[in-house]
Amino acid sequence: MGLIERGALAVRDGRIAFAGPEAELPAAFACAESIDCGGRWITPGLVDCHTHLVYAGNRAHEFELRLEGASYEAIARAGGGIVSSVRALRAADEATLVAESLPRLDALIAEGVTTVEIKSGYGLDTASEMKALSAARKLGTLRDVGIRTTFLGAHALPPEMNGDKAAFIDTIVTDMLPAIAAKGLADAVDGFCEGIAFSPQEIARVFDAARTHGLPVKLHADQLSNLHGAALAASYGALSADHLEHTDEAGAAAMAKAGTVAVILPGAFYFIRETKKPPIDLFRKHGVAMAVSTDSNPGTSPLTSLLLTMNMAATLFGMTVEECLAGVTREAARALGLGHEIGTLEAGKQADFAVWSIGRPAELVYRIGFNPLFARIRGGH
Ligand code: DI6
Ligand code: FE
Repeated sequence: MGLIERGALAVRDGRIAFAGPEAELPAAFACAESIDCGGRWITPGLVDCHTHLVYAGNRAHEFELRLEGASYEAIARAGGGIVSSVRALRAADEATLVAESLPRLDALIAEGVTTVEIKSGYGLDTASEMKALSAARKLGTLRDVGIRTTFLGAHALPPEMNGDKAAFIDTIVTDMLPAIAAKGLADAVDGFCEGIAFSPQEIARVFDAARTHGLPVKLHADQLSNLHGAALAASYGALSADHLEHTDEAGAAAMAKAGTVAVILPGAFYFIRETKKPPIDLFRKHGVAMAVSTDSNPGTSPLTSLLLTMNMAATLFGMTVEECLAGVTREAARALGLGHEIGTLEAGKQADFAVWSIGRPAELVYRIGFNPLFARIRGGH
């Protein structure tokens, strides 16, 4: 973990100017304003690199149906699922979306999160997707937090397409993506590659279009079945492939070769009572970097605690404390293409960090439902 005991951190103009043992702090900082953290631990500001935070309403009723025995896929096929969140988002104006999403963002921030990725995908027409992305950007002006937006047009087939997936992909490629790229509303492009969503061939068309707009890609891959989404993402040099419960060894090897980060999402696994675990051992064996994220969304992971997410990654998947902590900092930053800017405490990076009232780093992963945050600093503030 690169732990430094009796450490010091110096900040100038919103950037880390020094990070290391206090004994090595350059004399130039002697006259700077100094804050004694009282022996607490400092980590990089946490990064939640996979969320669907902007949505309207919730799906508590579907949760009740699932408790009565209905499956996530059965609810989706019966017109519930993602499509019910699409109806709600289309009916909400941007201000309502912002107001409903802000408490979720605040819950993340309260646990030391300084950067959040937010996906669209509940609009599924050009105007509604743009409304969602613009609501996400707006959240970043209301709070001191970094927001990265991802266009997830290929999330589900909207009802007005009458089952015509090819025509919907046409719309994404010729209408939605150009409009979103022209307004600079997305930092990346994502898709849902799954039997209940889109095939690898359909996703490839979206990725080809993303490439022409110069946007990096990510993929919801191999969550419910193995359509070789991880390998597909890797073949496009994706920043990340996410979920990955059903990924095989060839997929893991391809990700390692491409430098594609594996984003592990235990919240969805837990909430839909999935039994197939992501192949953590294969990711370790092949040296695939692993991030950990909430997947905060109304259908499969109504989770807004990155601390609890780390506990789930450790308890459910056997990830180590070091893997969990790197997964919400260094590797999460890389999954957003921001590894050069945030995610570690190094001179030159943005001064985003969290100060914790804990005796050892493992406490951040070990506790369930307890928040030891002492202070959160973003850009030096
Ligand atoms: N995979 C998920 O787990 C979420 N989206 C996706 O592509 C589910 C989103 C939802 O059910 O609303
Ligand atoms: Fe997701």
